[in-house]
Amino acid sequence: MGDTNLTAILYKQGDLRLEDATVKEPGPGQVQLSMRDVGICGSDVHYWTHGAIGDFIVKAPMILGHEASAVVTKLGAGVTSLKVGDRVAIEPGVPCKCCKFCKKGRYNLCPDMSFCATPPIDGNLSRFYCHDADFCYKLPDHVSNEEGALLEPLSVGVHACTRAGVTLGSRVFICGAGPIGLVNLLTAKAKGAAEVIVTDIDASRLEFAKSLGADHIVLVTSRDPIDTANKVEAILGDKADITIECSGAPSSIRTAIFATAPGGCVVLVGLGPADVELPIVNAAVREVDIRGIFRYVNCYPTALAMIASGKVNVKPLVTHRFKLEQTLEAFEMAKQGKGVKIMINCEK
Ligand code: NAD
Ligand code: 572
Ligand code: ZN
Repeated sequence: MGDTNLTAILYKQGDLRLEDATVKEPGPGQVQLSMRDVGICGSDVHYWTHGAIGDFIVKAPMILGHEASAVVTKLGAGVTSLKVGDRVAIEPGVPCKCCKFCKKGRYNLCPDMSFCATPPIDGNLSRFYCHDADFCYKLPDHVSNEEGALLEPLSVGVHACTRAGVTLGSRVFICGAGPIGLVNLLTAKAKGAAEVIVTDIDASRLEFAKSLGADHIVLVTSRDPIDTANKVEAILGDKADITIECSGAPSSIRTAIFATAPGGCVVLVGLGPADVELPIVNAAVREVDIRGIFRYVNCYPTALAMIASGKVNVKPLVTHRFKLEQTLEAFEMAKQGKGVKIMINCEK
């Protein structure tokens, strides 16, 4: 293609193009990166197919990609934490570092967050990309570039399981066996959950969850949330201590509440319709806490330690691999819901 910086640019809904873009120089505190592996996230596919997620609308061409690893090629002024040649995982959201949320360590809630591939901020599905050095994490030699890219979804699992209070002996119910349900499964098991039960409407996704270590799987066949909650309770012998909802389907969120024990916690990870009718009084009178999560905060170091120590094996999540030149094929496959994690390799 004769390119120097082949880049996957979403011009508008349904219009994803590979083009040669300019190679940028790193600003102060930034590094220039030669991209390695970039995973396709459901949000990348959604921006491509729908042109928007909620209020985030693609109004100008935007580079996709936010689950990424890379090699440092240049240091911007003042960077001392990394050197040229370091392999890194990229935490895609860079907050303002000054607001009250940043100052109290909850930088994921920063209103001025710049998050890759969330309009109007460009992502990193390209050959070269610049990012703040303090949001790049050096990978040990034995952690692969694909594992580095998978730190991103794994961090969602780390944050959700932390907010849920998963601990030794927890009995955990995970709704939805997509990539996000699966990273929650892996994290919950690594944190010592005694039993993890997973639901989905897709039998092949449940088989995948089983192969990753789910203790029980339940195929959701009824739209009645109490039916499914009863099945979960029958298998566990009791209601779950913790439920992590990773589908966003309204009926599944209702199931999550009914299936959680008094005094337990439901964490909402999946984001579907903005307004959902819930059995909120049922949750209130049984002191079932309902918590949300917004991406992750301070989770990359933990996710990296989990992988580097061998406590978590994310490698089986990668089911398909493409080169950057094959981006459109990769997105077509992702749109069809085939496989679990589709990885794009950006090396020439
Ligand atoms: P996905 O679409 O691949 O997975 C969702 C799974 O839920 C699918 O396997 C689907 O078959 C299953 N499902 C659908 N209806 C169901 C039902 N009634 N009961 C049980 N399972 C059902 O998506 P993903 O990439 O795994 O992401 C999951 C959700 O997490 C999405 O809504 C995404 O937007 C959200 N997400 C939220 C955050 C956050 O910060 N809160 C971060 C990342 C992803
Ligand atoms: O990896 C981060 C991520 N976050 C997702 C989805 C996929 N991947 N979220 C769901 C959509 N929201 S949002 O608030 N938004 C578009 C900014 O609706 C962010 C979190
Ligand atoms: Zn994502």
